[in-house]
Amino acid sequence: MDAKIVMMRSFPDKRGTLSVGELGKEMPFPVKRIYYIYGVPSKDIRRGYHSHKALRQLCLCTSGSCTMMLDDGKERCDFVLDSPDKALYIGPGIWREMYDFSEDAVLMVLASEEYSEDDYIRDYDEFIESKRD
Ligand code: T46
Repeated sequence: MDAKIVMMRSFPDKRGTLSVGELGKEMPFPVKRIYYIYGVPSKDIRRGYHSHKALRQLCLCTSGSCTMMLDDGKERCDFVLDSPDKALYIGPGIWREMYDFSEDAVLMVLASEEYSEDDYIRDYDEFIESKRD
């Protein structure tokens, strides 16, 4: 599966912690877009239910926690994002669902491309079909 946990470089001291991601080191692609999801009203809410054709993303919870379920058509893996220095890289062609958001969760996503609805596959059968091509 083209997905992995990336640990940001962190500098803790008595004033707190500074974490950094730099292009070519922790950041695997130049960032063209940033968005964040927060205020998810209940642990029962599930978001996502799509894959991307070309988009690469790096996701992390700057506050609180959530879980991301990834599916590449062969296997499914759950990744718990519960620390601001722990990011999840997701390559293209992976179905994702996000769930189990804590009340204080802020899921920040750094994206390799601008927003395009054409890059989404929002139907699971179509996603599985796309993996056969
Ligand atoms: C993803 C997961 C992790 C925009 O107008 N611009 C944007 O850049 C984005 C990301 C969304 N939107 C609009 C489109 C929808 O009307 O925001 C609304 C909610 O988007 P969506 O239902 O796709 O949100 P999620 O949480 O299901 O998925 C999002 C991202 O869309 C997706 O790329 O990988 O978070």
